[in-house]
Amino acid sequence: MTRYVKVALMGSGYAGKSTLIKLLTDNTAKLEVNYKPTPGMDCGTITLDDTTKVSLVEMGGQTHFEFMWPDLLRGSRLVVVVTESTPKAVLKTRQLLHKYKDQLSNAQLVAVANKQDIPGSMKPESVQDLLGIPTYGMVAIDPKQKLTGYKMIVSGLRDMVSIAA
Ligand SMILES: Nc1nc2c(ncn2[C@@H]2O[C@H](COP(=O)(O)OP(=O)(O)O)[C@@H](O)[C@H]2O)c(=O)[nH]1
Ligand SMILES: [Mg+2]
Repeated sequence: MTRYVKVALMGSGYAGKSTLIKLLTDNTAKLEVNYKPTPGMDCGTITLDDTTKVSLVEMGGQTHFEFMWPDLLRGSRLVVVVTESTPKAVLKTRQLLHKYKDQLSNAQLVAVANKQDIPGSMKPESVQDLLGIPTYGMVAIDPKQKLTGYKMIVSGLRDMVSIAA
């Protein structure tokens, strides 16, 4: 029987959540598209092993969709917090983490310091210092980063999936 593990992606609009889902679930080479805000939520599935699939659920980042967040967070085993790697965006992300800390208390948390290709980006270590959760540097528009993204999900779920290493 296949079990589905729910992983939620949260973060401000424009952080790169939809692109990250595409990176992990599509086989297309073209990941860079014109920005289209996600209405409410978006979803993709990845297969971890014979019996485990991961449902990636994007929480629409625009403020007027935030009312849906508590529902989308419910039952999420892992929450991936996606942020742009600028001081302003990271501080905003820190506020979001604080605001939803009660709903996040039962989930594993990892952060993605996205858009590392943009010159002057904050290093993942600095982002991690500010957010206080394990942080992975990422360029979600780069198909070569697919493995990095995959590893991040696997390490976040490590205690509940058995992957042939
Ligand atoms: N330069 C750069 N742009 C990115 C990266 N990831 C996403 N983007 C772009 O940022 C914009 C917002 O991305 P999107 O995934 O829609 O953000 P979301 O609102 O969090 O779902 C899009 O135009 C993407 O092509 C990245 O790693 N580097
Ligand atoms: Mg989106």
